[in-house]
Amino acid sequence: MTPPLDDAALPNRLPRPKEELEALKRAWKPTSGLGLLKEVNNNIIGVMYIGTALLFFVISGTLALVMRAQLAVPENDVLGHSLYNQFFTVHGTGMMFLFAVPIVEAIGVFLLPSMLAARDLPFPRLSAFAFWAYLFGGLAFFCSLIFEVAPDGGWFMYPPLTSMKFSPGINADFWLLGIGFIEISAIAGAIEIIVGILRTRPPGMTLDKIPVYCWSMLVMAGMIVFAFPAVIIATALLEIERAFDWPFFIAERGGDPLLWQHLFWFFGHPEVYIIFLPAAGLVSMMVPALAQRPLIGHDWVVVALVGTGFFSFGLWVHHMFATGIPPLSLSFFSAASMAVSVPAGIQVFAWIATLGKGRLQWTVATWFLLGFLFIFVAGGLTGVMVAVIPFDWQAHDSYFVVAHLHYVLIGGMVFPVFAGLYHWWPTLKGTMLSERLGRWAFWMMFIGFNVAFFPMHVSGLMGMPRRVYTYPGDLGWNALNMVSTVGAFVMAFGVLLVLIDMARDAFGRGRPAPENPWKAGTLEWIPNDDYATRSIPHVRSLYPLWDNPNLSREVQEGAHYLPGAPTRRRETIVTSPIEARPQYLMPMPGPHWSHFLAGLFTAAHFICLAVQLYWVSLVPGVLAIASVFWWVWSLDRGADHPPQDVGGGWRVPVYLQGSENHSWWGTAVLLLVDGTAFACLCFTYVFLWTVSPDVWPAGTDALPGLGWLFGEAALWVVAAGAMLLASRAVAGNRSWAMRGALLVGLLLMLAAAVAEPYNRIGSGLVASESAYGAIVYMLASWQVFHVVILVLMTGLALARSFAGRLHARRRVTFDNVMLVWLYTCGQGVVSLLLVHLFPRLAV
Ligand code: HEM
Ligand SMILES: [Cu+2]
Repeated sequence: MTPPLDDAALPNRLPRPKEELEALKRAWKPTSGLGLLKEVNNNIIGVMYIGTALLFFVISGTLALVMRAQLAVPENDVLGHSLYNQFFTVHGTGMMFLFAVPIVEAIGVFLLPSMLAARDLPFPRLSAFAFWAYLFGGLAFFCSLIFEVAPDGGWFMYPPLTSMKFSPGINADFWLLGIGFIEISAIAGAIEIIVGILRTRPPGMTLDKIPVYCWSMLVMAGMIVFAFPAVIIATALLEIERAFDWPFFIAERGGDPLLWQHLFWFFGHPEVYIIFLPAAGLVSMMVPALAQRPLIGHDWVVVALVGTGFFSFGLWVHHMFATGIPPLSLSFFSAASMAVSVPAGIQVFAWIATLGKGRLQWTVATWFLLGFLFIFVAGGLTGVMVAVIPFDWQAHDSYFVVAHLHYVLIGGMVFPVFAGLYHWWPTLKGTMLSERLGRWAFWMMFIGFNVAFFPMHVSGLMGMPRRVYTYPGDLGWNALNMVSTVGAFVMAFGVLLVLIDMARDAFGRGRPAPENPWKAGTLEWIPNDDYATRSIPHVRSLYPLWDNPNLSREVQEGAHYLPGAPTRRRETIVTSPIEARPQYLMPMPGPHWSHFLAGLFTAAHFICLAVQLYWVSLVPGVLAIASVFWWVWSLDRGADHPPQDVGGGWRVPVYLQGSENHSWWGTAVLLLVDGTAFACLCFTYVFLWTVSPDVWPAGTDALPGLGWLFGEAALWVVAAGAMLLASRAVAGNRSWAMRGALLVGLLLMLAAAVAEPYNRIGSGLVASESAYGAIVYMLASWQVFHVVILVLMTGLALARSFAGRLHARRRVTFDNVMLVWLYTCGQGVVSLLLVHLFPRLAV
């Protein structure tokens, strides 16, 4: 007989009414069969997302095995030269963009809600959309290999090799396509993760009680916001150059291939940490559970995560040591590159200290963690070596780099992810993977990995260059390469064992797991269902389950917050970002076809673009937009229920407007992404000027008169004013005044957006003639693009207004449009100042 729970101190009184649980179950009942395509619940989307990422890992890995087979003996002809190039490009791109980044986000989608004890993250349909776009786009990308039109320029696609002149086929376009998708889904995921961690934490989980994994995901998502726009702009510029011959990277007309390298590595270096930080976060959760004691140096680890995120942006130049950068800045970047090993070191010490002090449980996850520590430290050491400039010049583009990068990536993320797979598997459906098979898998992967990649350090130092499809037999590399190939296959066999183990479990052969099998202290180990936990726990410490042994039972009996579904639909509590006090009850969107169709049509649109069916691409493009309209139409329901009691004396509304609403936060994060992209365009402008000022206008004669500048700027400012008037009209429920102000504002913005390219065409500037023309028209097009988006968004707001869905007490949609609108006006003015004043001041 278990003692009754202490009633008085709990947020809700026990026992709970019987029908409460029924209502909760009914609201969260998953769809079945084909309905799976409509599903949005993170438990389901997360699993499909992780599964797809693993599939892409296996495909990319298989390509690697074929490459290793080709390299096993000298003068081999398994793969020809051109196919080898396609293989390594698809392998590298697939691993980095279609496996590594998506899987860490997928794990977040799956794991974060249960660690935060939220019913789901705030934008479930957005995650589901991101998943479908990723699945279709990824499949199309790999299929390009079957038709031998796969990209072959390496995963970093340096122009001019990838420019139209040297890559005339559609191969390079397929790379841009694959990347286009991951950009969309990575940013969607980042918005979801940031707003989720800041706003859907359980009551009481103040900033100092956030699990380390959530910190790592927050930093990672923040890095995506500031790093991905650079690669978006880079790919957009390259695609535009290829399609319309605007010379951004073509040196003869004032462009510069180095521009690509700056933009690409501004993203590419943080990319490595985008992959590594979430993995480190997983490790920081597993280590305390396995050692049965709190993480030593918790605060330092959090500081290290934030610090890494911050510093990694200063480091992109170390990928360009061999491109002739001035020596002084070289030394700076070299030192900074070494400095990032400090936070990594802090974390490694914290893990080792915790493992050493605790009573270690020897699970499969423990083995993978030890393997990770060993490999990752080795990879870190070679990393410090390549950060030394003279050494980098020596090792540059040799197999030493291939060895280093696989030590860091496989050690730093694949091993932790596999550890996590075994560790968190029981939270999936209460079964465990086989400890015995898992241990075999670990040893094969660990030994296979080292046998495969250690010799590459040696062959690299012996002069074997990377990205060669074969080599002559008399250079002394033969044995090393044969050993590497054997190791790669052993490692692959280990991965296969894990897949077999997972398949066994899927076919019902997994062992049932005890509740909380590793006796961990964090919330994801409270038994879960489709609705997440029965009630949302009040959190008082970093390891709530250790500090209150009754917590799991209290939560399961419904004694904590939101034990049922008071409005009979899917919902979760939104809390304040710092103190995590309940603010309102957010209704969550349920299963729907719209986001699935949006994903499908977005994919079709991009595929049409890649195979140069520009006109055809309009059809899926329009359908994708229509699907998004369908999707957002049912959102923003207003306060359709009275405030609800969620427990603990909290009676919260079901709707909040203004800057507290979660979707306002989502829009704000999206605008950060947008602003970073715009900053990259401004950087492009200034950078191209520094490399070839000669293509810039020499005097003011070639520029449009100042009247254009002031006239257009005035249009943007007045358009912003029209929006503010519209906002006042909404507050006063003066619908016609609002509609009028919006229409006038739109017309002003259209005029401003069109006036800029119009006056440039009038003054004889041609985009394809010089880098100057290209970037000026690019900035103008960027504004036009924003106005087109605003036409769609304003159209939605107007439609809602006519349907009676937009008024003073239901204006979240309007406020989101307003944010984008005001941002666009501001961006328009800055853009004008840059392109009209800079040439006047710089000469
Ligand atoms: C199954 C284990 C793996 C094997 C056997 C393997 C093997 C290879 C080989 C043979 C190359 C080509 C080297 C060259 O010709 O220069 C390569 C390149 C590369 N691999 Fe892997 N790899 C594996 C896993 C991974 C993983 C997990 C990642 C990332 C998460 C990754 C990322 C890369 C990258 C970025 C390149 C460079 C491609 C380029 O130069 O464009 N690999 N790998
Ligand atoms: Cu780097």
